[in-house]
Amino acid sequence: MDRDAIIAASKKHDIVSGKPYKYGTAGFRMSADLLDGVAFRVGLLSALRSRKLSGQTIGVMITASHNPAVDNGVKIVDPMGDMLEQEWESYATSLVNAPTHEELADYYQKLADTLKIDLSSPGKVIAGRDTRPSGITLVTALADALAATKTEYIDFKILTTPQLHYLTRCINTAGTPGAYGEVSEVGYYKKLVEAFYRSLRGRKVTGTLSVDCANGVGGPKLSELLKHHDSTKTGLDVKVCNDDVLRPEVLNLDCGADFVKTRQRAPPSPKPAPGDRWCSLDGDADRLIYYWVDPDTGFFMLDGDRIATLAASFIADLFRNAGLDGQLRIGVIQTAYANGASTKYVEQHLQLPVVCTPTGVKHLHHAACSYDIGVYFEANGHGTVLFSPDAVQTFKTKEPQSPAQKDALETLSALADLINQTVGDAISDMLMVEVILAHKGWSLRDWAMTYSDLPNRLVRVEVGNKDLFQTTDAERKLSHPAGCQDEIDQCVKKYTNARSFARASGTENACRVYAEAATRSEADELANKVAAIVKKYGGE
Ligand code: 16G
Ligand code: MG
Repeated sequence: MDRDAIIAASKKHDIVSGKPYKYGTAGFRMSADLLDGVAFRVGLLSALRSRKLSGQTIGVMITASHNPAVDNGVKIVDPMGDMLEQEWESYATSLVNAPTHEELADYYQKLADTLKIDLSSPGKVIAGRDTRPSGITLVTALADALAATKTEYIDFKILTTPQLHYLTRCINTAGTPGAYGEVSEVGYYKKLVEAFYRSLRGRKVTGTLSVDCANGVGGPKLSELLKHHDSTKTGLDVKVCNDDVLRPEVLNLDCGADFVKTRQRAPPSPKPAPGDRWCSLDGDADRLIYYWVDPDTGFFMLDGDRIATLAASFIADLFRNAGLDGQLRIGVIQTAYANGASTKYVEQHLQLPVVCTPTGVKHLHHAACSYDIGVYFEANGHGTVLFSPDAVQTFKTKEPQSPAQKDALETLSALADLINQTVGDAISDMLMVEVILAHKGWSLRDWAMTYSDLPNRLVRVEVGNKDLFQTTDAERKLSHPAGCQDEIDQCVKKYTNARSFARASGTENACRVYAEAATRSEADELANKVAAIVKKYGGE
């Protein structure tokens, strides 16, 4: 290894000392001012990771998703487009926290030695970034690390997070039987649009869809996709809104999926006309929330739980129609934040199994892989549907016994191409929702009628030390601090159909409390009481 080259390059990209850096659920994410050295060091780690995996390409995405414009983040993508393997998260944390340039170079060498990585073998890394201006300098830091370690590097410039995941998988599967697609942004648009046509099977989407793009990267990318789409074929008429990426300060400001989900209301601008169909993406286009504003009853939101139930019910029907019932296994993966009514609907009405995992896409994705079809969504709109290679093969090779079976098999096959298999993708998920609604002939209101959500409340609680709060049972219970869960249980018992849990946030210095109950006032009251318990146990 060229130790001197690494040290010299590192000196141009200092870390801000005294900050505890941790590779969390969303990689490293914080104020962009603190990230130059972090991006450099992530470059070193991705170079190691690529060489460890026989030179397969690693992806690096620079984004802070729904955070304010002044923040940024750096995240590593593994060769198949999934999240960085968990064990490597702690290597990333240690590498980024090395106190001096020399210790950094030493730790890099030590990792190579213990992991038996041949530093003279070829390595390759690709990068993408969202529209934040700070992304440009962070990419330079990353590129400097890759140059210092003689790692091949391609900068794909501005991308949505799911596009970077797509490209990573495409590069690593190119020329193999599992080739995922053309290695280009245009290849992504062509693949999605072609699969959208095939999935609709001649049906037409009705009603304009206005898409709030959070003034983030999803805006220009959605407009780009639409250039490849012929609306006369599909009926899909998209109005791209909140797509101002020239004024960085408006990113995620009073708009986007996170705003809609947490405020439980439509963005104030542009004002949705009563009855219009709307959806919102987040700042890096990996979250999706649908809604409309009813002239009588007001705002109604269809979140990740609703998208999961819609997809699961449609796919389960296609399974029956294709004669695949009992042959392949479908499962739905949720987190503790899923509304209890959605879980009940999947288990009792759709008769499908539900698995609960801790918060964070990687946990859901992992659990979904154990099904032939794994439908996973967080309530906040992150999610996708995974099809196993076996399932995809079956759709293609099963001999249909009737025209209806043939139709169902071809629809399933098209859906497997339409739905991003690497990570939740708001644009791909949106096309999936449009396909399903067109097949079912449903409006958003029909979709909303499938079940009624339990009223719920999410509260953020500032505590002295959030690390005191440790969970078990997929975050549904606290194991520590001792006594806290008992008090929560005693409190929940007093309400009808109620559930509540508390956990330390993985992205902020606070705890979160979720409560649901039979009525709005009970849910609010329960959330406040549990928040008070958490505060009491939370340290000075
Ligand atoms: C991150 C996660 C998201 C999760 C959220 C929870 C990914 C790509 N993102 O944004 O899935 O819902 O963290 O935040 O995994 P919290 O721990 O602060 O509640
Ligand atoms: Mg996001």
